[in-house]
Amino acid sequence: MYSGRSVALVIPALDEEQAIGALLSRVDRTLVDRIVVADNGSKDATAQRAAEHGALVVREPRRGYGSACLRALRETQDIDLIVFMDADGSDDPDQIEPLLARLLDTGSDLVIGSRVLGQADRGALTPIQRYGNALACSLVRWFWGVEYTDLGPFRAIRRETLERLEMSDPDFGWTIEMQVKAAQRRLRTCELPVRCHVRAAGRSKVSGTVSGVVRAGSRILGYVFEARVREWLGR
Ligand SMILES: Nc1nc2c(ncn2[C@@H]2O[C@H](COP(=O)(O)OP(=O)(O)OP(=O)(O)O)[C@@H](O)[C@H]2O)c(=O)[nH]1
Ligand SMILES: [Mg+2]
Repeated sequence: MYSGRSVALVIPALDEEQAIGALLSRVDRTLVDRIVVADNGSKDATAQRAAEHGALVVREPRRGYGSACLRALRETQDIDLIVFMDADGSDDPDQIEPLLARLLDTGSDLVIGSRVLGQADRGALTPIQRYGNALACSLVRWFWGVEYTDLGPFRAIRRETLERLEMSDPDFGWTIEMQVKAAQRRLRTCELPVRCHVRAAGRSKVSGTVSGVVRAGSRILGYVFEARVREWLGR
């Protein structure tokens, strides 16, 4: 509970058995009422580790980051405030409370944890990741006039807002979709500087692999241009 509101933590996870236990043990359970870990096809003991640490584990057969988030959200229908966080230990559970405080204190609909404004450990953000984020954020500013500095996964949102956004991207377009839709609908958004660590253990699926970078990059930029074209076409 935070300020009389229920809180859920949503964590998409793929093959993160080495990181997820330590991460979950650092989550303040007086603050977070429900932890939902969405596992889509881990070949290791991610699900077991998460369950041992008190998470509700759901499985989603459709691959992809967004599919996992969508599946997890089905378990949060009764929750007021939702925080998204990665499973690899790169986000800091101590900052869940500051994210929620920023959301409520500013009366915002959505708060993005910005790794660019905050402190990223050496090597935690690759140059291509920084460049890609900056490019996507510039396009959003140019097309919709809203200032974001990052597309970081660590963020907090209100239930009503999430419902209005009708999220659908099944993959790495998930974070940009949320930000673009918030910008298009003129919602109140803000950022909070967050720390970002090098993943605690395990293998990278996105920024550390060529295929991950190409897939995420094309998905993100593709989403921005498609959203703009749809606006021009009036659909
Ligand atoms: N459920 C699910 N989770 C995924 C999928 N791909 C990645 N993830 C999770 O999404 C988060 C981000 O993936 P990472 O591999 O850490 O990507 P990254 O942060 O760009 O790369 P690192 O530098 O290795 O941290 C992690 O918690 C992954 O376990 C997927 O297809 N399904
Ligand atoms: Mg990571």
